[in-house]
Amino acid sequence: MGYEFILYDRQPDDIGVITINRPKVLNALNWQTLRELREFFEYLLPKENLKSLIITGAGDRAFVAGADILEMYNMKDREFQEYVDFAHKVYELIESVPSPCIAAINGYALGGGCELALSCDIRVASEKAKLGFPEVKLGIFPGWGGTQRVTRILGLGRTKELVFTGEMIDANEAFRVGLVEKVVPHESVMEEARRIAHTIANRGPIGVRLAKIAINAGSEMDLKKALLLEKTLVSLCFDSEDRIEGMKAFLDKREPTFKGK
Ligand code: CO8
Repeated sequence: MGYEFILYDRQPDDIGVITINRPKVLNALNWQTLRELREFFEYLLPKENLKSLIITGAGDRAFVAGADILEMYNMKDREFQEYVDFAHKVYELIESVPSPCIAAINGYALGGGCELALSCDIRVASEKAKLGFPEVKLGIFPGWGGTQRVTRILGLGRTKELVFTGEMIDANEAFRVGLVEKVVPHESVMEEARRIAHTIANRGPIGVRLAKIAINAGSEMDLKKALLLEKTLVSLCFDSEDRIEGMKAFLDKREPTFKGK
């Protein structure tokens, strides 16, 4: 499938970059963009075997300014429900792929755009970025996982303030409350995302992938079950060649060469 609204670039070190490419509408997500994202994450990504993936927005102004409002306005009831359902599946897919995903937030991350960033594992924001959930201004509310993923990060009160007011916050405030992990100068956002991606790419891939499962799945369980999951998954690492290589490299005082086996 050729892509119309996303760009995919495979870079050295098994790092991929996905760019949402609708800059004229601040990279708003329409059906077709969601379909392309699903196609990429479900069918292409598993073949690419990436160690890390960066998601960003085209142009200089926006990561993603939300769902495409014009398209939503013209939807019929049933279509709207399918659209919501489809977006949920895409975001859950992004959240669960083995490669760690980094959102390089290079501007507005609003509504469905902020929800997309929250489906990623790590968020790096430009100091010019603005984040928020303006949906209540449109007579709806964040329905692509926003009310749930944000609550798990910010807690109830702050989530309600953001969601009920629809007000945007700037990158520094987003950092202060834990919505993004880093704030960097605007021109450095991709560089910082790549730096993190490269660092991850040089770590033991099995350890990173299993840690992602342990953290994501464990965060939805009670502590006892989550610890059991952790024990089980970390034992899988012990059987890997990478574990032997990583420990041997430490003892030999050299950098490890991981094979993902
Ligand atoms: N959808 C469609 N077009 C958009 C969107 C969008 N989300 N955001 C911006 N655009 C378009 C504008 O219409 C404009 O197009 P044109 O040049 O043809 O007029 C172009 O992008 C540039 O935007 P502006 O001229 O508005 O630029 P400004 O710098 O003046 O403002 C803003 C930038 C503040 C980002 C402003 O564009 C804005 O408020 N955009 C809408 C943001 C928003 O409301 N996002 C949430 C959308 S709803 C959503 O994401 C719901 C997800 C879950 C839905 C399912 C459950 C209900």
